[in-house]
Parts: sequence; structure tokens; C-alpha cells
Amino acid sequence: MSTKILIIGACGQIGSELTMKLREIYGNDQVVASDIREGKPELMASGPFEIVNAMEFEQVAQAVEKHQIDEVYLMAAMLSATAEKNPAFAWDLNMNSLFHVLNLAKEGKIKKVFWPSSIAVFGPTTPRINTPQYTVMEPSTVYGISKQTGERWCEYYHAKFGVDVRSIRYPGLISWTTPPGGGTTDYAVDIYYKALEDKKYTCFLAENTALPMMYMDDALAATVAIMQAPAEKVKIRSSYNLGGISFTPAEIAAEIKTHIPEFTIDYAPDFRQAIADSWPASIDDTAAQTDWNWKHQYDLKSMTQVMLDNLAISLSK
Ligand code: AKB
Repeated sequence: MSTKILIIGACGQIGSELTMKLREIYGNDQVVASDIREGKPELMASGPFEIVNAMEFEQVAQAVEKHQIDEVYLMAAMLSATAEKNPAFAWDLNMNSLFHVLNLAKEGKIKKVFWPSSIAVFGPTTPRINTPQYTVMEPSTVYGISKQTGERWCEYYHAKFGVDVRSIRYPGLISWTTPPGGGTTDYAVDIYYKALEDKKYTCFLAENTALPMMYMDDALAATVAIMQAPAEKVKIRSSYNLGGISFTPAEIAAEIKTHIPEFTIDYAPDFRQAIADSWPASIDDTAAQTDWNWKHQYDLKSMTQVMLDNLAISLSK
């Protein structure tokens, strides 16, 4: 019998694309999407859906039992910028949802768990360029503290209870289907919309703020790769560094200008600048390359081409 999957947080930026990708791989009926509210028509129509509040253990447990779930992808989380405004809620959501899933796995009700971590686990005292897998980690954001704590718990549940939990430290993710919400890296998605709609963009980060980023297709490929890797290949049970592209607002603007010459950008850094300044500029993902053959495909040029081509079509509808 093939794998039965539950995605919690299936209507968000990553969850919505991950759901469609996993339905393609495992079959529509095998992949149960769930979220606190209903999502886009194509997600709702293509397979099973459950309303699940990730903070409520009973709701998660019921969905797992009802659908005889083997694997859970826990994508529900509050991201960095919103978390700074709602620290207590962000902590509750990010930590309780993880404990619910880890505890179900500990009880043998789930065989495998995917939980996303983030570059936010690093902080101002971390080496910023080519940040190593193992290094100083003193996150200065609520979101970063929750992700770093989550990593420790994942490793603990694996070591003490044999829970097969797998994790990646996502960089900023860029996609054209579902907009992100509440992150510090979100400018790198907004900029494409504004370039097409208004030919100008005011960036909330300063022009030379380099951050690690990745096109969504690469992030989905990495997620599938780590989940399908034989257990013995997944040697790190906290979370793997995942490098992709690294660029500044000025560099992405210059690339957009090669397609839209009249595009202009100006800069009005806000509270998110301090968050970005505390994060790495680029990431060393040698461990992911060595352990489960990770390699990203998209660079700034190819990603910009795909983003502009697809957004131009979807915005004209
Ligand atoms: C955010 O900006 O908060 C996220 C992240 C890097 O985890 N995109």
C-alpha cells in the first residue's frame, strides 16, 4: 500500500505548492491537505481536505487517525516579521504544532515527519558569509528562537524515541502561485508583482542587504529528496542548511531591469532591516549535498525569467 500523507498548513505559500507536487508523485487521494481554512479551488478540488487547527492536538490526531496517515509535513508557522508583532502567539503556534506531531510519531501513529526550519536559526554572532552547518547560533528574533528550539526538539525525539523526523533550513522562498505572508524575505516576491503592475517598487530592505534565497521548485525538490532518502543517509536530525541563490535588492532589481527597462526601485528600510541584518548572506550546504545529493537548479537569472513569464500571464487574467 502506498504512502498516505497529511500536510498541515497546506494553503500557505509552501504548503499549497507542496500539496500539488506530492499529489503528482503519490496520487491525489494519498495526499490529505489540511489548514485552518479552505484554500484555492485547484487544491480543494484535486484531493482530500480537512479543516485542522495545528495548535489543537485532538484535531491533528483525528486527521491522522481518520486517514491512516504515514507521513506528516508540518508547514503551519508564523514567519519572522509577523512573529515580532505577536511573540506569544508565534511561540505557541510554532512550538505546540511541532510537539503535537512529534508526540504522535513517538506514539507510533506517524512513521515520518517533515518539519521546516529556517535560516532564521542564525543570528548576529553567526559568520554571515557561507554560513556553515555547525556554527554559533544565537537567533535574535522570536521566529528564529522558535525554529532553533524546534531543531533541538527534533534531534531529541530522534535520539531518545527513534522518531524519523527530517528537516531543512529554508532560505527565503520565491514563487508565483501563492504569495508569502509575514516574512522578511517577502520583498523578493513582491518586487516581481510591482515590477509588472507599477514598474516601480519601494523596498523595505536596504539596497545592499544580501540574503539566501531559493526558487520554490528547488525548495520542493529538496523537501521531496530528504523525505525519500533512506533513513541512514539523513545523518543530521536537527536541520540541514540549504543554500540556493544569494542576492541583494539592488541585484534582483538589476536583473528585472533587463526584462523591464523602465523599472525603478527605491529603498525605505523598516523594522525588517534589523531582522535581515541578523541573518546570513549566504549558506554552505555541503552536508545536504554529501548526505542526500542535494543540488539547486535555479539562479537569479533563470528564476527571474520564470517569475516574470508566469506572473505576466496570471496577472492578465
Ligand atoms: C521569513 O522571511 O521569515 C522566512 C524565512 C527566511 O524563514 N521566509
